Amino acid sequence: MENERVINEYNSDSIQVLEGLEAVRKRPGMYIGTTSERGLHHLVWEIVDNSIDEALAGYADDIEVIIGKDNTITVKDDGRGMPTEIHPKTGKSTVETIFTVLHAGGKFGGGGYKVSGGLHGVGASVVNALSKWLEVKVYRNGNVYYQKFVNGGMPFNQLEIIDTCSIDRTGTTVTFKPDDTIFEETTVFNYDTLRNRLRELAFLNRGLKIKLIDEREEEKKDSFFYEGGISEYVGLLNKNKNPIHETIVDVMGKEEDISLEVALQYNESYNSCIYSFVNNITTPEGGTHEDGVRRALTRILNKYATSSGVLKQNMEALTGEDVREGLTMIISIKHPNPQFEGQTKTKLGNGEVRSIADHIFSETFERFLMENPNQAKIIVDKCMTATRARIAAKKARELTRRKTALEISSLPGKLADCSSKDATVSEIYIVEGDSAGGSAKQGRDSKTQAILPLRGKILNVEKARLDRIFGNNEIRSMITAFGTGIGEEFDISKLRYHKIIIMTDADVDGAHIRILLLTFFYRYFKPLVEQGYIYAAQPPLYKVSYGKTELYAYSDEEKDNIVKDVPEGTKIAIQRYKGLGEMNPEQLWETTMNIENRTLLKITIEDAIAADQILTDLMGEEVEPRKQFIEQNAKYVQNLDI
Ligand code: 28F
Repeated sequence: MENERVINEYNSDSIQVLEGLEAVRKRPGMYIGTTSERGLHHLVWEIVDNSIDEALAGYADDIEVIIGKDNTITVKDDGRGMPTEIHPKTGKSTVETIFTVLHAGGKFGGGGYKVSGGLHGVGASVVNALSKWLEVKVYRNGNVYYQKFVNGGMPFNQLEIIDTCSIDRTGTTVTFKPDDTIFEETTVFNYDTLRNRLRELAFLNRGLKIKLIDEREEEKKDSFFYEGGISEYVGLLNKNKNPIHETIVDVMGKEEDISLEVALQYNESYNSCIYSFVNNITTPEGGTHEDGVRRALTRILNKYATSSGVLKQNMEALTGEDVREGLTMIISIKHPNPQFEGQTKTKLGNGEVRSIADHIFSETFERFLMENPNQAKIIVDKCMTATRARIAAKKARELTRRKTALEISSLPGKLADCSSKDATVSEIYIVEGDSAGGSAKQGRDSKTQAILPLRGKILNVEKARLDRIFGNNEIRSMITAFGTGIGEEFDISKLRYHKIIIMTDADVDGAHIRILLLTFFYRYFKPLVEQGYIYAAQPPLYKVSYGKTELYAYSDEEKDNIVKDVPEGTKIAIQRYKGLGEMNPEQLWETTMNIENRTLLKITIEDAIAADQILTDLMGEEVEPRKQFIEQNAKYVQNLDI
């Protein structure tokens, strides 16, 4: 209704139009989620989405994104070009309407125009509202049209023809400069962030060409074009995971305006990587599209295993978990009217999709198995092995189960638990080594802080199967202490601590242990990572003492700053902490554990696919990438973006 009012009054007073954009400037978070670095990049996605829509409509196949010298962004496409005629409802050109009226992009031109679009899907006017200036060029009818907006969306001129062009040259080019009074944290675009997502968009839209060019200091360029679409994406994800069969299964189909694509291939590993998308947006919580495909996968593999005689009548059927072991799969649907639900509104809710996805997928997948008996046998054998391992793991897992909350004896012996039973205020420190564990136990606030010291090497869960993982003492201790159970029994409401804090030395070994722990959490306690329960403690790197003053520094820079400010001639002692064990309990408390003055780093996963790739590279067979990563990140590995 708000928009209606704005549109109707557009002619009477142009200031009222700007009121619409003013709302965006007042509460940018409502429209782009946040004004952090992430929100800044959201602006690019809003504009790129419009080009993608034009591509999905079948009119564009070339998109270019340029990061300009002054951190401007230019997006070009070769679509039909935004309509330039006067818009009947606003009396202004459609171009101007699109950039100055909130939600204009989706509202006009009949329903169903917009297929892609981010969670906010609010379009060009929001980008305009949050920019210092924005320019649009439209190539259409043999003319080049131009309009500029300044200061958060004020038209600087009318849409005007500035040049002519060949009649078959069409498209839209938008350049904007984000407003640094809105994006206070940063207005610097991150090449890798743009690169990752643009590559993903190219994978998700078979045949679309997307170029990225960085014109800032160090010139960079990338070009993405995948004829094979998501099956090429699966190929890339599996590249370092040793696929066990040759063909990447590639499913495509369309029913009732809903198109579905699925690509899958099994690898040697024991975990499953399933990523699903709706209209190019990732759906980490899954939904009906994922349900339908999973259900069909389990059913068809059971059917094939039975009919080929591998699965006998007296044997346990393959479970969903069994058929997903070592599976890399991408599911992508395009739906004209998706309904999102779930905690973060990233779960597809449309009921009709379940059976459509099941139907399209099962038909092609079954045919693949029939036509490729050698590959089918490899896949079914792998599933059968998973079943046997699952039965063995069940026995091992029973040992890790905490019986009732009262049976304290079932908690691991090494755990110094906190006295509070309120999980929301309780924390558990996972500490490397017995000596640091000892200091932490003495220094802690025993009311809310529990300490679990870990001994020796942590198992690399990337290379071990469930029965070995559950047989490992350190891992068993953690599972029992957390209280949630694991696998199908996982229940987050039973979590005993709302902060799980990894505390390791600030050296290469510490970094390695931290990566191993994060790998374990990511693979087996993903909701804990996703919902922000995992933290890294930040112990100081240095103690600087002079006279009676003792100061702690958490980075080289901080140390240098402290030293700089010490009066000249004063004797300074700088102690470099190599391990937590060098600190006495009071120091450890003061610098790292005291809630009043500690810094904790929350571990987050912005991008699950990127995190998976990092872990695969770090934890796989190849030693070199791991060594390199740790050397480069030993000190800063806290900032590891997983
Ligand atoms: C760099 C960003 O924004 N590209 C766009 C089009 C093409 C049409 C359009 C856009 C139709 C009725 C809203 C052209 N001819 N790139 C872009 N390319 N918008 S945005 O139409 C706007 C909608 O109202 C277009 C015929 N139909 C549509």
